Amino acid sequence: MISRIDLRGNALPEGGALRDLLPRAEFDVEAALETVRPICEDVRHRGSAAVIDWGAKFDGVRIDSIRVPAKAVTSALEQLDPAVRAALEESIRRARLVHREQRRTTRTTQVVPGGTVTEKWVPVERVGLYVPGGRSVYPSSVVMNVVPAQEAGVEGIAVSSPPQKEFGGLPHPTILAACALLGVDEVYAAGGAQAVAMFAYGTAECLPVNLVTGPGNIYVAAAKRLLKGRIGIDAEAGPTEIAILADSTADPVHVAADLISQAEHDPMAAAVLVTDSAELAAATEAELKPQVAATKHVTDRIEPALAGRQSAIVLVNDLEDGLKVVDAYAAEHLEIQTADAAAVAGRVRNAGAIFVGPWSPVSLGDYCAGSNHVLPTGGCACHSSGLSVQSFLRGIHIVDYSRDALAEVTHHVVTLAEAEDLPAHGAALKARFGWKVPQQ
Ligand code: HSO
Ligand code: ZN
Repeated sequence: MISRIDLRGNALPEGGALRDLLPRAEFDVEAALETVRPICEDVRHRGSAAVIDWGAKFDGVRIDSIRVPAKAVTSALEQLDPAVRAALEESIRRARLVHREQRRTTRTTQVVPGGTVTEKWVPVERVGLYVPGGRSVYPSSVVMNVVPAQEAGVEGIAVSSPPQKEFGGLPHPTILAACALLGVDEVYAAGGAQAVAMFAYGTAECLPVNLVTGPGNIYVAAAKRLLKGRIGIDAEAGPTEIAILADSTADPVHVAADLISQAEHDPMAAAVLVTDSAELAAATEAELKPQVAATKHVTDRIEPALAGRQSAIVLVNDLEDGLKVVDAYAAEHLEIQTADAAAVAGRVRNAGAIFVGPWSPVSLGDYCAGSNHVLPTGGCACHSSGLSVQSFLRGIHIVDYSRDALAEVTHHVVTLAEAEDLPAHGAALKARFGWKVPQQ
């Protein structure tokens, strides 16, 4: 059901060569660009009417208006199962605790007497948060997008999620209820590339936004790539991934359950176990069979995800090699199930989020740890982080020098400007001092 990659014996190759030995899902965003280009162009020219037409085609339901009435948002909350409401409230409370700490404070550095640089953090004015529909209806993702935006101080927050046929063309009611719980009342029934284009270009109903965040399918990722620049984006989210670095102390029942938990998302989801213990590898394989058989999305998602070339059990010589492997892989989610897991976790460089020890499974982080679950996939964790308050802020430098402070440094600026053959740069300073370089 899951393949093996045996890296024992020889020394591991370095860097890129090691990464090439490791499994990864194909996620060819480039190929989807041609599909989304006409959709985005159509939305640009025809606005909401185009969003409605593409929704009718892809989501199978024709709606009258893309804006969800405020009444529908509040009544979704009124009808929400109280247990789901309580769980969402706890998820929101914990996420707020963590994200509030991420707020940035304005800092002023006195570079020289009379010369300061202040960095002020300004929230993006208006953001569009995309929440998928279809196979994945995740109210938890509403929480993970909205909370950091709110804690950053963003004033304009719009949420979009595909219209659902069975709910009369509204987004899924639990998504609407999550919006209501978070105090977001600007919600659109739009999905896929047309939703990203609606946010980027604006329509009669929806003002354009500055930044679009949130996960989605390959068409959402392609539209983000196409429209990046006009809008800011968080990341092009690919299929979800779990890597587990485990030794002989790990419990194969937990390891198998956690691999299956993320395989449940998507037939393209990746589940990778990296271990120096052949016994754990065998016990996990044995454990996968009954656990998979006992769960729900077996043939449509879990079996293809585990059997796919993106998933594997990777055998390594020792934990040192295991660390090299997980760093090369740069998983979206990395669990450390080893003796002294905290110390091992402290040595990991590349991961979207790290889950330490037997009592911190990825599913906890998906819902209620307080951490964010919108994380870099596809190896992007080697250069990017997950969604945070920082994603919604811009740091602006404010430069404030006095006459004396400028005079003191002018000769250096003039020298560097001449070294770059840009004499007018130096002249801009000299003009302030009678076209001369002030004396030191
Ligand atoms: N594991 C997914 C997030 C999610 N899980 C939502 C359950 N619902 C990507 O981090
Ligand atoms: Zn998940």
